[in-house]
Amino acid sequence: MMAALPDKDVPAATVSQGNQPLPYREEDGVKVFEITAQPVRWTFLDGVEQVAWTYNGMVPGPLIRVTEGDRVRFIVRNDLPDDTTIHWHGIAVPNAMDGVPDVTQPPIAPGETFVYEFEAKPAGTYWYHSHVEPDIQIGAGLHGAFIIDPATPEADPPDVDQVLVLNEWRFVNNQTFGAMPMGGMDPNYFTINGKAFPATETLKVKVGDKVRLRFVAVGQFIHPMHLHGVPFKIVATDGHPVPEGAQLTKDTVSVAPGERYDIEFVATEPGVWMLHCHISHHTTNDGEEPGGLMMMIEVEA
Ligand SMILES: [Cu+2]
Repeated sequence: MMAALPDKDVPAATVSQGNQPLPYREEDGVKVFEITAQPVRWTFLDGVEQVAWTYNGMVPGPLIRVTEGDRVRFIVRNDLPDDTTIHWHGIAVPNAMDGVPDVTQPPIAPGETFVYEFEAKPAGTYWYHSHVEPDIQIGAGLHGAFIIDPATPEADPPDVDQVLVLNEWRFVNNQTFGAMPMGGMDPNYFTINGKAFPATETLKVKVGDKVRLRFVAVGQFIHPMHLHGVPFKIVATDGHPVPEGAQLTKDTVSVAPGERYDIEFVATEPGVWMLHCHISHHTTNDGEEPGGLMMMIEVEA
């Protein structure tokens, strides 16, 4: 059995929602972001507050959103009790910026800082995550979404554009362990944007809205995400647009570890529609239904 994450003197998170836009400053035409890897106690749902290893104290880490061609710099500080790095999953970075410890850089030791800099490309839905002990660190919270908008704005942008980060957790006796597909280490909590149902956000949209959902599976399990009410089209896979004639119309899309799927639909039917993983174990909280990977989409007439 792997050890639990250390829980001594870990402060409570000071924010309650993850995936918040990461602010930046401009220096000589470069967008400069600051990221600190740090442990916090995160509230996954009422009564379930557990240690997570986070970027900037939130689960998932802050949303990075820039435009294709932007020069971006990330000043990454490690306040974890363990080495770490950041890998920019799917983004075309120079080799030295790829974040693989002992291959492209030395790991960032506790208390140290490393600076990543590259041109943001190509446009699409990407993510960033630790590449040190990934079986523990990524699932424990060291992950976030990274959206690169096209340099030429979209002709018909969606009315609602939402990132949905899917992850699994293993909490036993108030301690956080790595959740992984091996004997005895199965997850018992499942989250969308760092919250387990009923704490997941309800997405509010209006009849006629074009809705884009960007799924990012950051853990080690596949999640067949099923939308009630209307079918959707898969418009991008792993950040790359799907040509219109090749877009599948589906009601369930399986998002495997590391993958991104951007789906779109027009909300034509008023009501409260469920979006959930179709592996029923994944819609439980420590064995109790309902929970986990479920959320509501409220379509207003
Ligand atoms: Cu699932």
